[in-house]
Amino acid sequence: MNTKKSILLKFLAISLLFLLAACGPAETPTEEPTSAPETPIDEPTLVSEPTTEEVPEVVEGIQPASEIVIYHWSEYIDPDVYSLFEQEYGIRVIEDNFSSNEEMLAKLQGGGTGYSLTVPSDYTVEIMIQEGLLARLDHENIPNLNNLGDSFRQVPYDPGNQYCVPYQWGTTGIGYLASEVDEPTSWAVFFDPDADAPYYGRLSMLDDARETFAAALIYLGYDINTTTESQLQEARDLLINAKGAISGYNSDMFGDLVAAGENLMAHGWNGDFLVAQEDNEDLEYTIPEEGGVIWVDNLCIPATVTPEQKLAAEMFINFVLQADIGALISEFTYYASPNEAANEYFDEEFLEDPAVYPPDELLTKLYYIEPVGEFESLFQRLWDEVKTAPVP
Ligand code: N2P
Repeated sequence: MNTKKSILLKFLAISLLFLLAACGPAETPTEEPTSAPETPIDEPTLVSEPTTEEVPEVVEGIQPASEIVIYHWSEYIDPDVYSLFEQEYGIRVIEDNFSSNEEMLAKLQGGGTGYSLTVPSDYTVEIMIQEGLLARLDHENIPNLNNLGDSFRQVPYDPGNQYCVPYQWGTTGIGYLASEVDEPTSWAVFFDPDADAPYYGRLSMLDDARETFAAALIYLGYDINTTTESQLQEARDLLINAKGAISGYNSDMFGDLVAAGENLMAHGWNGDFLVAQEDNEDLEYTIPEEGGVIWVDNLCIPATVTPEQKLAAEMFINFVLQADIGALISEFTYYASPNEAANEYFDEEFLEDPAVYPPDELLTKLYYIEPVGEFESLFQRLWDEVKTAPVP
């Protein structure tokens, strides 16, 4: 499988044709073509009219900032997107990384400034809106919003995309080396492990309070958003007990560690495993019978931006929403795209992969993490207890 390369090549070919067209005897040399030129490529050309020209480069006298910083999850965007954006608009994008919603939130709550974009998951968007940490989007600068699938225009945590634009979505399950271990059909591999099994001691879990508690609560048959203290304590005890079976907590390298055979199984996000599959085709992804987590990550603008940074950030969001750029991103991350226009660019293999698009019967067993208000600190305290507890 090398769809990533092929989409990049297609993209570059199309870009080149645009460039050649722009060099030709155009009547207005600064204008972009209004429709995709004929291409010799047997692939869909741009499905939507290129809308970049519709983005005003000067809004009420405001010039976009020449540099913006995005606070992002690691390995979650094709770096070519930054260079293509810079080529197009002359705006440089610098990336700083976080490993969990809570880490990002704590930094922004603590007055962390300097970021023009960040990428919270659904429940964290809700918290950030409530706490006044996000700027309202000016939809006039984001005409490509129309490329979003209908369901992503009306997400419950931000109806009408007033603050954020869905970026990628996926699930949390288990990646494993099929040549070394049986398919894990239950979260019991973590919470009631067989000490003689080859996976014992070669498992990792996400370094993430809400995700690890969700796995334990699903295993116990409880609501992943429970605020019943006794249930949360039970989940904490289960997580402490699991420390005997796991080699550590990891949210950035978990897929690579399984692909390299260092771990045989890991709790983690589907796309990261599917990317690591390119290094080891024995790596498989599954969601245990008890169910798993489903999430949508979003591009949002922190409330602390200057008007110039905000305009540049909205131009970047609009760029990400281009059909071809949306495709480039998902071919890199292997996560599903809320950018419906991008679907034209994906091959069947991607669109039909049940590890990317969970089948209907699985959807009923996938749960969204939700904000729990004042109980957020209880989750955090119990998670600290898990992490500091000695290995049993
Ligand atoms: C990036 C994965 C981020 C997804 N490697 C978490 N919601």
